[in-house]
Amino acid sequence: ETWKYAFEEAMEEVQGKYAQKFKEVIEANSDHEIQLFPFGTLGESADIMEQAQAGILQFVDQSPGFTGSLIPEAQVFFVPYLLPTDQEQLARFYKNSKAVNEMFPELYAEQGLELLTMFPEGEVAMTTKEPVESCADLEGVKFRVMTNPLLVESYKAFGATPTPLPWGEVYGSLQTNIIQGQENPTFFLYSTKLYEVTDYITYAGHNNFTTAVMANKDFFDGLSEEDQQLVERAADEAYDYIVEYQKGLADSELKKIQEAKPEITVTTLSEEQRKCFKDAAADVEAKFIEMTGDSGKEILDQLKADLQAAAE
Ligand code: 6CS
Repeated sequence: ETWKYAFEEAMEEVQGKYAQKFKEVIEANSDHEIQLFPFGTLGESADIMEQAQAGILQFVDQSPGFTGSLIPEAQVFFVPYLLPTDQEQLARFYKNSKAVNEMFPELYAEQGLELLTMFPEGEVAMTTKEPVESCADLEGVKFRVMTNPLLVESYKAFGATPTPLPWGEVYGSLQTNIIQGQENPTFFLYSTKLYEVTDYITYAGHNNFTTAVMANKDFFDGLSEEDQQLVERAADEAYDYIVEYQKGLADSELKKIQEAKPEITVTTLSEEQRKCFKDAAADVEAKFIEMTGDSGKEILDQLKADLQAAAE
């Protein structure tokens, strides 16, 4: 049988590397084949999600940045400064978290999805056309965010004018000045050449990019127990692989950006400069609870406990 798996990035980007490892494990241990569909081959992120829910695709990688519009609780990943930037702590967190591995699967199941894994893709940096040294510098800046309401609230609280857009429109909108800023992990700034259309890269430590891999639930439920176990094993092995693959990646890709564009300005904000971003976090957290009620609060509390456990 051939299984179709679509993701939001190119073949040689992080989601693509994960997908290739997943395919390798499945194909080495069964007669099944996996056909991979990188970004652009089947549409935008929202399109591949619809196809996975409809069962046209068996697997999909969609980050909570987009799933947040479907599953409001998934927006929890956009409460600023909730996630640490330490990649080892993050790796332990996603692997062992009760919120990620027990609570979220129930919410995804309600949308016809079997959540297989969530994994980190690195600290996000803001890239802009003008320097950002405090929230005040974001005033009047049309800042592109992924399409979920909490991320809009977050950039509003930072003082910017948030503009939700699908990924395919970001480069062109920066080029034509429809937007003047966006955020993404370092490897992606290099691979998609976003540095060509922005001049400042700013690290405020406010978030880590999270993504999620899932199967169509009816498809998964219909598999033999052996195949279900193989799918879970492939997801686990690909998880360990992608954590290892990303060690040192942000540093090496930042160097490549600086080589390609020596005039780019890279700034890591000081504690003092971060203050207004950190102050905004409490408001965004309150908005999250407003949007999601008890269910969101439960997930947020569990997630905090899981992060604490992963810190030790
Ligand atoms: O900003 C985005 O929309 C994209 N960023 C990453 C790192 N992966 C996929 C997503 O579509």
